[in-house]
Amino acid sequence: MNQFEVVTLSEFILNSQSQFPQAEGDLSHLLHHVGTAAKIVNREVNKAGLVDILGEMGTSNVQGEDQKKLDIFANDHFINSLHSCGEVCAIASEENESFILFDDDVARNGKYVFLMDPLDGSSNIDVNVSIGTIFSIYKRKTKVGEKATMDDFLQPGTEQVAAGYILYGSSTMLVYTTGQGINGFTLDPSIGEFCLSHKLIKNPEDGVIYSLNEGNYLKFPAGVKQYIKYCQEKDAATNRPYSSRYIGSLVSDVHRNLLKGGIFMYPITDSAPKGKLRLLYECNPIAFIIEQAGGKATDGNQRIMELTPTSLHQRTPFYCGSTNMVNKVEEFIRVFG
Ligand code: P6P
Repeated sequence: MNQFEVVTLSEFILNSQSQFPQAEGDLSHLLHHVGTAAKIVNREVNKAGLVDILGEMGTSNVQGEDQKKLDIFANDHFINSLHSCGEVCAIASEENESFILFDDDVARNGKYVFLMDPLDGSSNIDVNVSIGTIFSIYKRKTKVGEKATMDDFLQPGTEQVAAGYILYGSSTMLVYTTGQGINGFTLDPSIGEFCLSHKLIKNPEDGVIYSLNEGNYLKFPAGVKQYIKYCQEKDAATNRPYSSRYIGSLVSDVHRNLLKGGIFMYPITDSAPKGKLRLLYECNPIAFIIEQAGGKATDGNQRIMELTPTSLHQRTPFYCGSTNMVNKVEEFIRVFG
């Protein structure tokens, strides 16, 4: 690719598909629709401060979290856009208690199920801090033409056929994988296209950034407390003390550490005894991305993508990023609990 060549998301998806002679274009068609929906959500996120789309809906989601107007806009838009593409037979969303079944003649034949956190970090929306959409795609287990069931969603992360996120930040990026590495596309508003900007991203195996909500320090397991102290100790040979960086928006924290190296942690706490982040539509897609870039994602003990889900909104402790840093915190957890 020469320095002047612009590869759009659509071209990239089609070029990637051509590497799989047996591919019929269904996943390509689905990913194209994700890109289109992302551009429309981006338009609303970018003008949120100017129109009456900020603030609370006055409702709460299944998690008991206040729903922001943009949460609902993003959720509704992704659902409608993916329903119309005909490749998805059902969707699970952080904003909805159960999955949304598409039971019309076209969508019932969709080969895939789609899981998403439509607008993660929404508590940051009203203060103009970057937020993100996270998505995960599986081949359905039920037969094409039949109604989707919960079994289609309760698959381990290793079964994902694609996963990614959209980061609505200083620029808007879409980062995704179909298992052949991860690539990042930056939205060029002047042409309305996501353009390849970060080819085959590699996560450094070491880093000097640790990310977690240290306000929960007193509630962390002993091993995590010991690891935080390890990060803060002076040791020139291992580039410590590390820097603490935490935005409180998962996609933003993960994306920074993916590119620069670093570790993101959301351990168990008293108020979140199973962790806060959701396995199916936050941790599994992020884990797929991180592993495809050469990093590691666990629950402090087990590989995230090998956890067998038992419910749509189940939570898990989450440690992800540079492999050597995740290994180190796991070592402290093994020793100190
Ligand atoms: P805390 C946002 O609400 C979110 O789900 C993630 O985006 C983020 O990483 C985490 O919660 C922040 O949680 O408890 O540190 O505010």
